[in-house]
Amino acid sequence: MTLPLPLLARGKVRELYEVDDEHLLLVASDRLSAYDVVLPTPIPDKGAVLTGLSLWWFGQLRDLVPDHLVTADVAEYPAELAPYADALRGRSMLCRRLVMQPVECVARGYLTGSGLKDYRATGSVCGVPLPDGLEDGAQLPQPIFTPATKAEVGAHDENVSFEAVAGVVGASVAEELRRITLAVYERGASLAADRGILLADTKLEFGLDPAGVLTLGDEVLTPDSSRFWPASSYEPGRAQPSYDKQYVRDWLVASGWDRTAPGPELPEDVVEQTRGRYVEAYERLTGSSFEDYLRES
Ligand code: PZK
Repeated sequence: MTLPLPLLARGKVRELYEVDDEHLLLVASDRLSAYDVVLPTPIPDKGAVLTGLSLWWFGQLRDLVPDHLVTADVAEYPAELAPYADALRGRSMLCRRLVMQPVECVARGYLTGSGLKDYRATGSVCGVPLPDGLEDGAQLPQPIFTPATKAEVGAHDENVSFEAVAGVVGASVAEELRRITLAVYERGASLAADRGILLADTKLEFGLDPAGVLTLGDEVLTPDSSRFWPASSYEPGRAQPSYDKQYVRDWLVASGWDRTAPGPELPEDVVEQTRGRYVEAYERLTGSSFEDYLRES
């Protein structure tokens, strides 16, 4: 999708366009990345599922933190975007432009990924000491704030201490980021757990609005910004199956792919099963029909 707007940023699977001085357009594609490689085969409706989930979560979180959403109704977008309404419907959000804080705000309730790696090396994650003997997938005694700084393109974000964040944004903003991130995680994890989904961790991005108010940006509590695990198969001591990507990962491993770009095309059944998992995550979490979301957007 290419719009007649300046492209501000391009992530692996989404784009951010400049609309005017105050507004941006966040567009989620159907691309999927696995083992850090964007696959050539799209997952139909993935961008709409992630956008629909973000929109729903913004509503669930509104009493905790203001967010950057202006509207996802393409009829309310600036007139210059009218020719692209069909391409943008359901998978884009018009947002307020913020001054982003240069820190990835991560909360973890379970230990895996880079948190597990750091724990095994140091016994701590981002300076937070943890009990001995935790295994992959272990639930933490309480959720922890594990911020990271954005790495150069291609590299992974670097976990940093709370003190390092305070050094960059100041102690009071750092404390606010930690407090809000943990509150969002706890709301998300509690709601997801009620619906049979474990929220292992999540990454949030915040910015300051023109009045200096700390505001939640980006996408929130989606399978691309979070680890969702099916509660039914949770078993600490091994890598947990991913709610959304497990079919893809299993197929990629069995294919013998060496994890270098470009990845292989996915077979139709893997695409369909994976689409089904995204739709199921949307419907389980929101309690609403994804078909309805598409029809109403
Ligand atoms: C902003 N990103 C990350 C997201 C990408 C990159 N409301 C905002 N105001 C100013 N900047 C941002 C946002 C938001 N959201 C977010 N980078 C800048 C990002 C999506 C696609 F390529």
